[in-house]
Amino acid sequence: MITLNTRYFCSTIFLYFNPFPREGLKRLGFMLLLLAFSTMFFNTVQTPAYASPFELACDDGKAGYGWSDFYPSGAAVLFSPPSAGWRITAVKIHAACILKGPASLFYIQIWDAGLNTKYSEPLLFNRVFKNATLDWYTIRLPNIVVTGDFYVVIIPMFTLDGPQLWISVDNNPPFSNTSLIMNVDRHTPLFHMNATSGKPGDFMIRVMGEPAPTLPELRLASVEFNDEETVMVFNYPGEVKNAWARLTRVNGDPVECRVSREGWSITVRVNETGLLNVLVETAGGDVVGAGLRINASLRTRFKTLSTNYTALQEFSEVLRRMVETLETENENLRTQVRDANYATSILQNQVWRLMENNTRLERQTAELSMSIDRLRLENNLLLILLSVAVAALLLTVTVRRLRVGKWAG
Ligand SMILES: [Ca+2]
Repeated sequence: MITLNTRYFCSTIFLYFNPFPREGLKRLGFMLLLLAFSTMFFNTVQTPAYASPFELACDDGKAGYGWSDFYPSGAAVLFSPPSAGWRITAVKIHAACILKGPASLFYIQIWDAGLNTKYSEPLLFNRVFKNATLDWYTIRLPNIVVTGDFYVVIIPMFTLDGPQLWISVDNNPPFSNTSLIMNVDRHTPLFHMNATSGKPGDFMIRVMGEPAPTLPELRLASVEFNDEETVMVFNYPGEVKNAWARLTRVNGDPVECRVSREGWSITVRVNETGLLNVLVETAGGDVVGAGLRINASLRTRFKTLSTNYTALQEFSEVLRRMVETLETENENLRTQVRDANYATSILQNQVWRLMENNTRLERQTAELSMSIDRLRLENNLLLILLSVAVAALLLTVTVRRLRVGKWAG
């Protein structure tokens, strides 16, 4: 912060007191002009300008001094509109501009509370300002509709040999604490001109406008890169009458971009880096904008991602082939299992049949066993009968012999 503050003060001092260190008469002339302006800034008694119901102001209308700086410094004022939706119809700047050198541009931008660009317009100095005349200048804007707090940012694009825009600063208390010097390239505050800062003040920048219904946001839907260009698709969920886009190069030069529309989609093609501002005009004539920084690191990141993606794609291909192999193996195994199941089923049938046979054989064995027992019984009976018969026979024979002996005796 110390560096930034030093830079701010140095640049201010430089711009006021030492603009042309190497040029003789020109320097003297310019110094006199600057002194004249300083006098004007400090001595001119002005009637305070009061805000109309449709004018938002943070200054009290009395200019203390003029501020300017090289790109990428810009004068920013934060506005809190009285309604959520606000239609900006014009911006008023209290300033003096020294018109000299070739025609060149300064920028007027609208940022949202998150420091995102919603609108950016390059303007020719000589179309807006009268030469070396300190006054209020009104710049009409195409009905930009914003939601919530917003910043108006004026980028003076100071050069030593071109037009020089000096924006008035009200440096008398009370302070609104809403003015900042921004790095408009990085979208970061360089210096807060708060009451507690070493150099408090309110930039004399005002907004003309009126309450408006809040409109849908214009949103980035996709970004694609190829070798030639960056292709971005924005979506606006509403009827679009017109759409356009502009890129501000890193050096501050504006470039118109190619835009095509299809339904809610707005496609923008850019082949450079810088700050892109895309705008749509709604059916009701309001303008909604979106900003996007296209930088080299984004492209580098894309290339890294693209390389990673290619590597992943290759890996994915290897995995896919592995899955295919596994699937084939799985199918083979399934076939094998099916065959094995079939074989098992056959074997099981055979086992069932064998078990049935076995049961039948067991039954037959039991029957045979019973037959054997019966036969054994019968056999025993027969043996007994035979024994009895033999005994009877022997008895008969013996009896007969005994009778024969008696007779013979
Ligand atoms: Ca004041």
